[in-house]
Order: sequence, then structure tokens, then C-alpha cells
Amino acid sequence: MSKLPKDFVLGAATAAYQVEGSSTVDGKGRVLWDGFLEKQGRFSTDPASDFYNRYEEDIKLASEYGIKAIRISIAWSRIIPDGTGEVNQKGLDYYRKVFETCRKYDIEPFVTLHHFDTPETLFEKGDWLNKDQINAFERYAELVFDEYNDVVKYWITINEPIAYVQGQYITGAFPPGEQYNTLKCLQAQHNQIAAHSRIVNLFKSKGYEGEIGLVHALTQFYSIDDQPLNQIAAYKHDIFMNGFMLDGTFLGYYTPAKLTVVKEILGEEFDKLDIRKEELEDIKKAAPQLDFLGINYYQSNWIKYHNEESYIHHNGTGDKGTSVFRVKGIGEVVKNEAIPTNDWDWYIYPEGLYDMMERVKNDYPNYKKIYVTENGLGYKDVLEDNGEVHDDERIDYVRQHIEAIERAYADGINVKGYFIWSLQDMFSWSNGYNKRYGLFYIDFETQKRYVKDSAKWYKQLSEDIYGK
Ligand code: BGP
Repeated sequence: MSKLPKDFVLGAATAAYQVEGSSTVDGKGRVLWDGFLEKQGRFSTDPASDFYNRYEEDIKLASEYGIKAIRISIAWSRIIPDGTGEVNQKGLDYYRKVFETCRKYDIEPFVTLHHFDTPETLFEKGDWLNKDQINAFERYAELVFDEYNDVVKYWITINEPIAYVQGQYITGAFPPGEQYNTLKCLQAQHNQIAAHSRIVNLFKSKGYEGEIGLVHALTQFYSIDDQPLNQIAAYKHDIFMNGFMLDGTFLGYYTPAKLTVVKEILGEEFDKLDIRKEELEDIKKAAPQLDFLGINYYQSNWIKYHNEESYIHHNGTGDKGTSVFRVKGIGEVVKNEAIPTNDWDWYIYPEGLYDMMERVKNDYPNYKKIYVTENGLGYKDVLEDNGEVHDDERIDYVRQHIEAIERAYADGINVKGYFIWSLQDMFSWSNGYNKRYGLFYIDFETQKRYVKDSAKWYKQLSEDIYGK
């Protein structure tokens, strides 16, 4: 029997742009990735996993393998193609069919409003750096809350604010591909917290039924040793990537300790950070109303002091050992020989998940509830001639992280769900198609689905939790 409670939510996650394909169909508007990928010429978003046409097959498979909930995101540009203008009825109809299909198979949809896919027109006006986007986001949110009120009970405002803007302005792996711009990164972090807060306040003030949360990508940063300079670098790195926005999320303001570090990182540019009074009021009001925190946890990192020139190499190919991350004044990610990594140099360290949940509980006792909304292993899976996929490494990875969750739950941390990333194989933003995460293997040529060993294992886990 599992040590997890019967009301634990065992789920799997997806995101619109990564699974749907059909990017020019039924009035969908373009998003920031379309032009970026065309220019790069490495991968196409079409047909991805063809979820636009095969959603029923995937939802049915999920239910057959013991999954109780699926994270699905709405593509804003299917609903309002240019982000601010006309509403596209075909887009609204599509997601209604998807959510009703979830209900048909007893799957709870956890629906994200923004998962890395800002409409192109808004992106061209600055994306989250443009404060007007917050108004546009609010209009879109209200529209879909009204529309799907009867079929959706769990909402997520924004997926991984940090990963999105770190990709946009620090590593350059996401459009517009800028690097080392700490001011833009922090400004966009704040603006997303403001946007998220506005939506939480809207949801609560209009009295919609259900729960609303925010999903943060939380990575643990440990100092590589006990030298004070390295410890300070790890602390700073943590505030830049986690702490600043966690304060906004749960306290409703940024503590002086966090602002001191932000000031150190930005130097003279600190004065350019535009944090407005009315935004702080929204943030303050939203913090106690948040129903849950989603944690996306994949890895931890080990940090060393770095004050020389910045240099980043993003390993988007799976050539193990090629990652470099050094940002002046923030730190360098260094090799910890004791900890295993995958082919994309992501450390496999389940203790980091435990530590992160414990930190949330200790630092923000008003957190209410945690769902682990993404966790999984990127792997170059091999489809055998007989249609089997033996992904023991993935099973091992997931098992270890589930054990960390069981320990956390036993220690009084209110963690009530786990969503494996991902339900099926799909498009990976900066890595394309050879980095697979799914419980179900997809042959992208034929779109045929194959059941991986991990899916069978997941079904067993589900039976351990809920019984047969
Ligand atoms: C998260 C995103 C997902 C997904 C996952 C795996 O950051 O929310 O959309 O892509 O990470 O990342 P990747 O595809 O880069 O390996």
C-alpha cells in the first residue's frame, strides 16, 4: 500500500504548444515561438503530438493507466488570436470538447492560462515587460473562467514565470533570445507576479467555484562547498530564481533581504525596476487567497562564485557534459561529481524536492497546499521492434521523487498531488523531439502511441494509492 492519502491527485502534465500541433488551424493566432522556430530552422511545432485531433485517444489512455488528473493549457491565441481583439469561437469550442472529454473519462483537468505561449502581437510589444499585457491577460482569463466554469475546477494562472523569462533574457534559449539581461528578467518576474495576482483577485471576487494556483519552477541551489563566497553566490542565485517571486506569491511583498540582493545584482540599474504601488496592492491582496502552489521540480544545482564575464551554453541537443552557465554577479553552475545527471546535464537529486517543499512550509506557513505539477526524466527512449519501450531510468527517477513526496507528507508537509511530466512524448521548447518524457511513446512520423514500461508502473502506483 502506498503511504500517500486517498485524496492524493496522481496526474500527468501537458502544454498546448507542445502537444497540439495544428498551429494554423481554425483561426489560431501566431505565438512568439512560431517565428523563432522558423528562423532557427531546427524543429517545427507541427504536428507535435497531434493532440488537437487525438485528444480523446490520449485522455482515454490516461484513464486506462490510472491517471486521475491532467494538466492542460489553453492557448491564448486560439481564444483571442491577436491577444486583445476578436474572440475565436472555434477555439472556445475546441477546449470545451477537450474538457468534456476529460469529464467523460473521469479525469480532472487542471488548466493553465499561460504556458510559455504569448500571442505574437503581444510578444512584439514586449511580452511581460509591457504592463498593458496584464490588462489583456485579465480579459482573456475572465473570458475563459466564464466559459468553462462548469467543466473546470482547478486553474493555474501562469506556468513557471522564472523559466520563461530566464529563457527569454538570460540563457537566450527562448524568444527573443537575449542573454544576461538581469534587469529585463527581474522586471518580467515582477510583472508576472502582478499579472498572476490580478487574476487571483478576479477569480475570488467574482466567486467562481474551484481553486486557483500558480506554478513555479523551483530549483534548489546549493553551494559547492562551505567557502563563504560560494555560499553567498548560492544564496543570491536562489533569490534571483526562486526567492524574489516566492515572496511576491506568499507574502504579498518583497522582503528587504530579497530587495538587497536584487539591488546587488542590478547595481545602478536597480532604479529602473518599475514596481508600482497599485501592483503591490494587488499582490498583497492575492497572496492570502491563493489556493495552492504548483511546484515543477526537475533538478538541483551546485553553485560557485562568479564575477568574471558571463557565458552560457545551453545543452539543447543531449550531448552530455556540454552545459555551461556562468553569469557575472549571480554565479556559476558547477559540476558535482557525486550526483548523477541526464544527457542534458540536469542533476537527478530527489532530496532537492524534499528540501524545497520544506523551505516553502517553513518560510511561508500560509502556503495551504502543494501539488508537484511537473517532474520527470528527459530521456532518449528507444522503441523496440515489438513495440515495447523499456524506460527503467524513468521509473527509477519517478520512484525516487515519489518517495521524497511520501517522506514530506509524513513529515507534515501538505503535498497533495503529483503530475508526471509528461503524459505523452511531445515537443520540447529548446530541445525538439529527441528529449522524451512521456508515459506514452509517440512515433512522430505515424503518430502511433506505444505504452512505455513507465506507464505500466504508473498504473501500479495508482492502484497502490486508490486500490484496484
Ligand atoms: C518545464 C516546462 C515544460 C517542459 C518541461 C521540460 O520548464 O513547464 O513545458 O518543457 O519543463 O523541459 P524541457 O522540455 O526543456 O526539457
